[in-house]
Amino acid sequence: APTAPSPTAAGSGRNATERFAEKQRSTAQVDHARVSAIATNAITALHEVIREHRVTYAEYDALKAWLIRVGEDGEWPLFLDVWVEHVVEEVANADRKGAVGTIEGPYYIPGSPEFRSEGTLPMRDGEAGTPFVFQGTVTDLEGNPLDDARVELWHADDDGFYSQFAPGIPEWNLRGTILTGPDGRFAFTTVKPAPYQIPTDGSCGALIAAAGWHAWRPAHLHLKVSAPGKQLVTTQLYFAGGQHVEDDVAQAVKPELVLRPTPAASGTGEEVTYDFALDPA
Ligand code: MBD
Ligand code: FE
Repeated sequence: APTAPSPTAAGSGRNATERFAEKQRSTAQVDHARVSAIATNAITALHEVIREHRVTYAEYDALKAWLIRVGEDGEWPLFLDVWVEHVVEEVANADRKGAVGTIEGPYYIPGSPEFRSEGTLPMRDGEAGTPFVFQGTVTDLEGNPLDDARVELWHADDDGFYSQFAPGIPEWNLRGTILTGPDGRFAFTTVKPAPYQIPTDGSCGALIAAAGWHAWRPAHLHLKVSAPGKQLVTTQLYFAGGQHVEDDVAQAVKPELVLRPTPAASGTGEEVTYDFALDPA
């Protein structure tokens, strides 16, 4: 199996920070009243924490040093997506009727290689991991198949590393897009990902170690599914019985998102069918 050089927290963090800056356009118009209300509440909540725990100057200075280091490591995208994004997603998708969403995380890249109806994700010769077919149908809320739906899939490799964020992995490894035909069907051939560990050598890892938490997300597939006239859903899928499905550090697992793959009809690896119903735009 191929071996890649070990990623560093600062390496992954720098890439994630750069990708985020590229996607983030100029700031939207500022609603001063809303900024004031939210910022005041956030700052006041922090004051209450300081009072409740009688935070010392030593702890205040440790916080200051840590916050500076999060920026130096480029780990703001990682920190926010692990410990904050799940609540933003909960609020954003509260009224969705169709496919259940969850957080995007820091490692999405738009523009992955496209296939019609079925495809094998780009992967290395001898790519490690259990061969895996992930298939299904994209429909509207009434169950009618959607033509020209886009199913974007990206996931970590068998070492838990993402292409374009860890060194030595080909650019589009384990990233691809399927465009459906009139039957709404898609079928990806890939390998199962491994659980993901928050880098232990960076600021987020330092927080986890200092608090005595664990650093793990369960193995997961990331998806963005969309179609003309429909709402795009960003989600993840997990594997029943997998490590940390019950205690994801990013709190992004929901019962509807847990897959139960079966042995593949082909005789090698596993397969699973999962359908996406899209809400109207
Ligand atoms: C991941 O792979 C991820 O999906 C999230 C949400 C945070 C960190 C790493
Ligand atoms: Fe991920």
